[in-house]
Order: sequence, then structure tokens, then C-alpha cells
Amino acid sequence: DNNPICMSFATHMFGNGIGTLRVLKRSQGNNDESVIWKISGPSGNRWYQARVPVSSPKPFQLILEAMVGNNYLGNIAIDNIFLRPGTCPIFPQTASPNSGDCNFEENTCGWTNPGLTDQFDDFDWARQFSYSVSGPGTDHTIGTSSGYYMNLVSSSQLPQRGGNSAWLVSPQFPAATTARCMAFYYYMYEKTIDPSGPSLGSLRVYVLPSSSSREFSMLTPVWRLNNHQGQRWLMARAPIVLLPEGKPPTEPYQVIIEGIWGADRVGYIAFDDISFFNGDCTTLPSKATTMNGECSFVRDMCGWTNGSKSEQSIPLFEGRNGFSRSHIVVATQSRQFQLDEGSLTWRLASTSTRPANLQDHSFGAPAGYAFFDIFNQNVVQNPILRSPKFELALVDNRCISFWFAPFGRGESTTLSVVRVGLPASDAEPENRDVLWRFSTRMFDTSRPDWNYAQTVVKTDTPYTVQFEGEATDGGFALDDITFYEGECETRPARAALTEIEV
Ligand SMILES: [Ca+2]
Ligand SMILES: [Ca+2]
Ligand SMILES: [Ca+2]
Repeated sequence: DNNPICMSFATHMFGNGIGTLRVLKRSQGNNDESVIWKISGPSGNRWYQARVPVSSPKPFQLILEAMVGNNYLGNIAIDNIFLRPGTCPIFPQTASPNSGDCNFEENTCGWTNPGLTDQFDDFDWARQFSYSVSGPGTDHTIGTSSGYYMNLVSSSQLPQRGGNSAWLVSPQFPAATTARCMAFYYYMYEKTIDPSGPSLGSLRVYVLPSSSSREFSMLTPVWRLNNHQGQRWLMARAPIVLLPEGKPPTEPYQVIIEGIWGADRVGYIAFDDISFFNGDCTTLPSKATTMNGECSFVRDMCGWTNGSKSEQSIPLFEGRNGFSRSHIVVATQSRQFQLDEGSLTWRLASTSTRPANLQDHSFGAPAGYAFFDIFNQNVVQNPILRSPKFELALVDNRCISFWFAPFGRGESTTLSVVRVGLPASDAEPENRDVLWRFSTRMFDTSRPDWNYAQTVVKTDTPYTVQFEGEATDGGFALDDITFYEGECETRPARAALTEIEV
């Protein structure tokens, strides 16, 4: 394992003849030396503690190298060398400009807040210390109330709404030649935790390749946590990879740290002490790992797509759900209609197009979920939302959880969760298995509200998951799809399927 260490040393560089002090890393087995810290010129008649993170896949030596400048006036001194496990932002910042490392004590080290006109986000991260601020009482770097950190704040002039996001964007880094990791500390604290729903918000990290320019339609976080995590600074590590491949970026890239505002938050989200190092990177905490297919529908559908008509023609009675043959006939008829496709498929809610003024579940935002809304149709419509493909997993079972909200006038609008086992060859049929089914029969849909749902999915073959609607006059909203490893009971209980003779 190549866990990084933090090297720190005191140095004193005074006099107009001062040249350069460098720290070099020499890897065993070759004469490869790399400069990992470098300061040129005098830095005043004082000592300060320098820091540099060191990581290497091989054994290595560290070299402190001093060079004389224009004349012999002055001296470079070093003292108090410490090595400790863990990483640290490089210090002073000028020892490695654009390294991305930052303790935020002097400035934001080249990380920037996009403005409103950039149309990336809605508000800004604030570089602050704790005095009179709604935020952590101390920073992480120096552990006092005068230390700086980045804080997600609202103001009386610009009050934030649920779902609003703020980005902090790194300097551009060169293409990564090896695995790379970003370490940082975060503080996500909620004073009162409302069990009925989320309230604090979200902290997310993205890797943005330079070629993607403004194409953000498929930004998948490499690290994300939601809501309360504790009343203290906690360590985080995020792999610097492009998803879904999970490989280090082979082109220049930037890192984005996004904070999302929760609607009813009483607490704070902050971060401090960013440092980058080379080496394999285990996501910390492990629950910050993004699962393929999870989605909170913030700005896209995370790889979920509308199922094609041909997929709908798969006989519905093959499941163990007791569908009648009449459904198949109805599905066939519906394909003959050339209706406005958008109104018959799953789509993202927006402030202008959303059912019954329903708010987003994730953050209480005005929009940010998926829904279908079938209005006054003569024949049953079957909008299908299909997941990305899931490969074989190490575990036998996975639990899919999500939130749903039924609405509309239809007496028997139905939502089903279907596992579609993908065959090894095209010659074999897909293997459908209905896992979960909820009908609005005898259910009050006059005021749509979010309901929690979960059910178990077998992972013994590659598969996709489908949300399949059936409606003539009504619909379902869907949000916060998440996967957990292991089994779970079906919720709500009435959505569990019982064996029915077809
Ligand atoms: Ca901004
Ligand atoms: Ca700090
Ligand atoms: Ca959402």
C-alpha cells in the first residue's frame, strides 16, 4: 500500500544572496528524482514550518538540497524535521503553485468560485474563519477559531433555496500518469436531524476532463456524502478518476467541489486542507463511494434512460406478478399512437413542468426528480425508465431503495420495479422478474407526497433495473435511487409481490 506521509521541517532563509531550497524524492531502483517542494529567494528573518505531502509506490529517499544564489550574503537553515503518516497540504503555497493543495489560510490557492453568469452554480463558497460565522468553531489546519476554511453559507441578501449549489473549481491539472488521490477534511453537522427527510444538503467531488467543456449532462461524483456526519472534522479521500471507467484522466482536468443547500437546514457544510498525492486511493469514508446507477436527479438522469418500444414488447406475463394478457394487447395498441413522446415518457421535473407542485425529495428543491404524467389517455401507457447496465457483483444481493410519489386521478395507476437479467448472447431472451409493484387503487393521490421504498435485487447475472409505469390518467414521481449491498425487506409492505397463478 502506498499511504502518503507528511514531511514537515522548519526553515529560515534570510539574506539577499539566498538561492533555492528544494525537497527531492528519489525512488529506489532508478535515479528518478522529482522535485516536490521548492522555494527561491529570501523569506524574511524568521523561522516557519514547511510541509510537503510525500507518496510513492516504491521505497524512496528524501533529499533536502540548498543552492547558493547571486552572492554569499545570507544563509539557509533547517531544523525539526518530522515525518508522520497521513497527508497534508503543501506549505507555503508558493512551494508548489497550482498543486491544488490548499489550507485556505492565505487565499484559495487558485481554486475559484464560478460566478452566476458562468451558469454552473447558484451561489459561492465563502473562505472564512469561525468568528461570528455560522460554521465550525475551528478550522482543521491550525485548530483555532482564527484558522480559515471554506464554508457553504447563505446570506440575508442572497438567501439560498433547497437544491441550490455552489462549486469551487480547482486549477487545471496535467493529465494523470498514475493513480491519483485527493485528500481533504470535511465538516457536515446538523443541529437538529429531521427523520422525515433530508435537510442539511450534500457535499460532492467531481473530476471534469478539459474536453468536456460545458457538457455537464453526465457529471458523476467520485465522492459524495449527504446530510449529517458528525460534529467534528473528518478525513476524506476521493479517487481522481473519470467515471464510469474509473481510470485516471489521460487529459488535463479540473476538480470540482460542490455543496448543495438543503431546504430546512440548521447546521453547516465546510471543508479544509486539500492535498493531492499519487497512489491508489481508497475512498474515505467508504460510504462516500458513488454506486453506479444511484441518482438524485439534480441535473440529469445519471445514465437512466427511457426504455424503447421494443423493450415494452417483451411479454409482460413472464414475471411472477400476475399480469393478465390484456396488458399485452393494450401495450401493443399504445405503440400505434403517434403522441407527443415527451408527455408519455419519464422526464426530469422543472419548475415549469412538474406534477402538482411537488418538490424534490433530495433537497426540497423546486425541481430535481424524475416523473411520468399520463394525462387523459384512452389506452394504458407504459413509460419505462431503464438503469445503466450492472455487471456481476461480489455480493449475491443488492438492495435498491428509492422515494416515490403517486399522483393523478387514475384509480389504478401502477409503478413496477423490474429486474431484467441480460443474456450472454443476443439469441437468448431477456429474463424479466417483477420485484416490486405499487398500485394507487384505494390510495389517496390528491396531495402527492414522497414515500420510501426498497426491495432486493439478485446480482447473479448482469442486469438492468426498470421502473415501469402503467397509467391512463396519472403518474409517479421518483427520486433518490440508491443501492446497498445485501438483502432488505420490501417496503412499503403492500408493494411486495405474492405468487399468483397466471
Ligand atoms: Ca458560484
Ligand atoms: Ca485552514
Ligand atoms: Ca432529487
